[in-house]
Amino acid sequence: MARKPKTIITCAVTGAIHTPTMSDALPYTYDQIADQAIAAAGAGASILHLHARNPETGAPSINPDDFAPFLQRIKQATDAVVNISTGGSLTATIQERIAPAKAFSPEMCSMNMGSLNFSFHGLAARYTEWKFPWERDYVAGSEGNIFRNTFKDIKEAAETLAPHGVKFEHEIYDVGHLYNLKFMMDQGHFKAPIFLQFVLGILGGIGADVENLVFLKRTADKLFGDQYRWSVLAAGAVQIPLAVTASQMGGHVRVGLEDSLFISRGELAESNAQQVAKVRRIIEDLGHDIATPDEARAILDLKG
Ligand code: KMH
Ligand code: ZN
Repeated sequence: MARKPKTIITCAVTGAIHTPTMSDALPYTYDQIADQAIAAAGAGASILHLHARNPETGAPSINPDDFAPFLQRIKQATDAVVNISTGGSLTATIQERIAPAKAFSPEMCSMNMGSLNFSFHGLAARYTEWKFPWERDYVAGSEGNIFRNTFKDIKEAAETLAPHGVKFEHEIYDVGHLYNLKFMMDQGHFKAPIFLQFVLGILGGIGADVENLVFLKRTADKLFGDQYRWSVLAAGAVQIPLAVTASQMGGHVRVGLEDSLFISRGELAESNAQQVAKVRRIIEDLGHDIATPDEARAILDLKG
């Protein structure tokens, strides 16, 4: 039987939601982030979506100085596509958020396509003791956070990063974000082919189920025709089931401890690489080959 189109696995290594108390596997020192990213690439991730952390406390950081040490190691050890987050803080300005992408000019960076209540405060109730003092207020405080991505913010980020030739991972947390993107493409702020990351299951965004995924995909078909590529990340327990579903619908997938700390129901993942290996094994069993970094570059039309 003919093999199906290749599937790109992105691994989102640490993010800005989970905290050290929640899992010993969550990387936050420079070496932990580098080691886990390199292992994830070895397991089959061709794109590494990267946030930084304060190496002493594990708190999310958008300081370019906290990216440099692990970026250097990752670039030395792998050929994976580096994708730097521009959404690593719910309180910083857009200029502060894009500073790491400006500093390192990666092949890819995230671009969050609308404002939303963005909350993970529900996680706070699960823990009574915290490893670091900042964690409780950070998690509980997200109940009051708006993740601000106004049209002006998005335009400013797009204009500032355009000279870098970076490909955006457009984060789509709800169906309206597709219309935001279409509007901004029509205004000339983004060029086809675009890469959509459907984000399902963030409180404040669209819920994580197959019907919603089909709705997002149909809406993207209607708005962008064949001018887009797409991937799915689902937060929490449905991370791998929805990723596999996406792969069967012709999409790409994102896993990693940024999006879920688990490897199966109730069982914490040992590492990012373990999640990559699991999703890879299932997708390959179902007849898809995994894209190498250079194949991902070709599929997504990256600057290379
Ligand atoms: N944390 C994810 C839900 C970003 O880094 O810009 C979305 C994300 C955003 O990865
Ligand atoms: Zn991220």
